[in-house]
Amino acid sequence: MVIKKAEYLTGAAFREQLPSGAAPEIAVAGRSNVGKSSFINFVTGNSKLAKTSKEPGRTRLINYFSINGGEFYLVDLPGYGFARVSDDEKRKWAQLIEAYFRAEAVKRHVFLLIDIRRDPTPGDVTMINYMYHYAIPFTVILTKADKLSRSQAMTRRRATASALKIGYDNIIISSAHARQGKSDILTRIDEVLSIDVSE
Ligand SMILES: Nc1nc2c(ncn2[C@@H]2O[C@H](COP(=O)(O)OP(=O)(O)OP(=O)(O)O)[C@@H](O)[C@H]2O)c(=O)[nH]1
Ligand SMILES: [Mg+2]
Repeated sequence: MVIKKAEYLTGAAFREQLPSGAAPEIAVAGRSNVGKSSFINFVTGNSKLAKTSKEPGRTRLINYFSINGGEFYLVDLPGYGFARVSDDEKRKWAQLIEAYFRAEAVKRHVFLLIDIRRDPTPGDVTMINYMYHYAIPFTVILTKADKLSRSQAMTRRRATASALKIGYDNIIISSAHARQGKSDILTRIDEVLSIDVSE
């Protein structure tokens, strides 16, 4: 995969605003502040595409980015697990995520981002349960690998695999700051896009 072009398409706050699924979608999910927007900028090679470093928990939109003129969409999902969020906001988050997973799409895959230094949170487990429920395949991306040594990173990868009961090959180690893991991510995007989901 070579990403030649990446552009902001739209942001959706309600089910009615979700674009009709014209292209395969790779959604980027994870707790607030895990590095979702930084990941999108890193992968697309465009540091200004998705807004980063804003106050955690503020993005309540599903933001769509069109890659290579509609070859596929990268979808920045609103983060979860931010402490200062009202029950009403949590409900809205769940409604929007469920609407997203239920909406029509050519194909859907989730990159679930987890901070490499942390164990999966209850929010991560909830997200994984959504994906099993809606039969959406996913890959775990361990972010901020620059914070650990290479051997520590491998240990964290094993710990994450056993905590989530998934295989190592479904976990990619990455760092937006150190620009690490990009070729693995682009290879995974190729694999995801090439899987035939027609019946
Ligand atoms: N050390 C390190 N910090 C990172 C990396 N990626 C992101 N960050 C930092 O983590 C913070 C949050 O990054 P964002 O990309 O805005 O995180 P997000 O998941 O989009 O956050 P929300 O939109 O609030 O859910 C920022 O201070 C980033 O600079 C990384 O690879 N290494
Ligand atoms: Mg963000």
